[in-house]
Amino acid sequence: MTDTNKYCQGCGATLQTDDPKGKGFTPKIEAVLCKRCYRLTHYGDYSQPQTQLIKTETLLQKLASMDALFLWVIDLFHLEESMIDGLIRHLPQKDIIVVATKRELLPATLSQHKITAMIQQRCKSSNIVPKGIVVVSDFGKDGTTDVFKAIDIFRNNRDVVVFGVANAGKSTLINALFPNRLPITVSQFPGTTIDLIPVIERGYTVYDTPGIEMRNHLLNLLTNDQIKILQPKSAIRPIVYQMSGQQTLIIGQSAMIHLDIKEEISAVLYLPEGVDVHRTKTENAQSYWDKHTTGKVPYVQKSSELVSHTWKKQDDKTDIVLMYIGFISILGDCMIKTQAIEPCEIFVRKAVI
Ligand SMILES: Nc1nc2c(ncn2[C@@H]2O[C@H](COP(=O)(O)OP(=O)(O)OP(=O)(O)O)[C@@H](O)[C@H]2O)c(=O)[nH]1
Ligand SMILES: [Mg+2]
Repeated sequence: MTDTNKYCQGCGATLQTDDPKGKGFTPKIEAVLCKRCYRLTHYGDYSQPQTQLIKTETLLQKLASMDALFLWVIDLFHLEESMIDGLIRHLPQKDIIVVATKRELLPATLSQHKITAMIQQRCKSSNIVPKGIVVVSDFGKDGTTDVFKAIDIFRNNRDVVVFGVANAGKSTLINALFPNRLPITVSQFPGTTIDLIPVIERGYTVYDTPGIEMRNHLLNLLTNDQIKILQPKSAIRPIVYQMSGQQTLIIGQSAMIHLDIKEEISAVLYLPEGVDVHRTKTENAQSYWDKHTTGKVPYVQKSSELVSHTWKKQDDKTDIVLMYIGFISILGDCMIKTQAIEPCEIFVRKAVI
């Protein structure tokens, strides 16, 4: 039985009692949560069947048809991973406010001005001109007043749509904005929200939306324990290495970063606690990789070819970004060569901190 008027208040899927493997399954049609949300919320159990998510194109077309104020949620620790290909093409002429989450993961010394500048710069390179930028921190404990201020200024009698890539923190933000309702289901696994969830409060509707597909599939190949490690809950503690000569940083069983250093550099590692890092001379790196990296975090269970890349370091301070893992800031002159397993994507950018 399907009741098309009833949707799961945790994930937005239409509730049904027929197909235990389908979206929105509940043994009791009068329930407010589907079985998946119930088990996820009460037992942290994510073993319920994974269902087909809304396709990104379909979702963006649906959003494009809505006359609303759009809150684009981006994850500050995963800035590049939060970008959406062709966003401006999909949502032209929409009023967009950027809401940057997870600020507490970055160093407290990083100024608000610098954070805003780095978001503006990233938006500019995607041709997006946001109406405003709001930074929230610590699961919305800080910054929700500013989100409401931005909504009040730019809403113009329209509803509000909260969108962004999977895991950016959309549902957590909405729960922080409206703490007195039954919370929307949140989890460290991408794809928690399945369909639009209307939240009617303060005389207008705020829609939570399913996450837009991530830019690569690394997280889908990791064990649950590793996904937890890669979703830190408190500030990342940077680790600083002074390095010279030919040195290699080996990150779990995912990547080797070979640095051919002119004089001396410092490398600052912004990686979640629990990510295994080994530093060695480049001449010893391959043998360490072959003998000692099995099971080092992050690793994928399937064996995978190493993809090599040589990078031109353009600025004095450069970040080597390991997508969905973290980044390493390099200060000083060196050549950078990376080798990474296929789902671990690496690129180099001007340093953000
Ligand atoms: N450290 C930190 N983690 C956060 C914050 N906000 C959300 N998270 C974590 O980010 C992960 C994803 O949060 P969700 O709110 O489910 O993200 P979402 O964007 O709704 O994800 P989907 O529904 O899958 O698209 C969870 O592990 C949250 O605990 C924050 O402010 N700080
Ligand atoms: Mg969600």
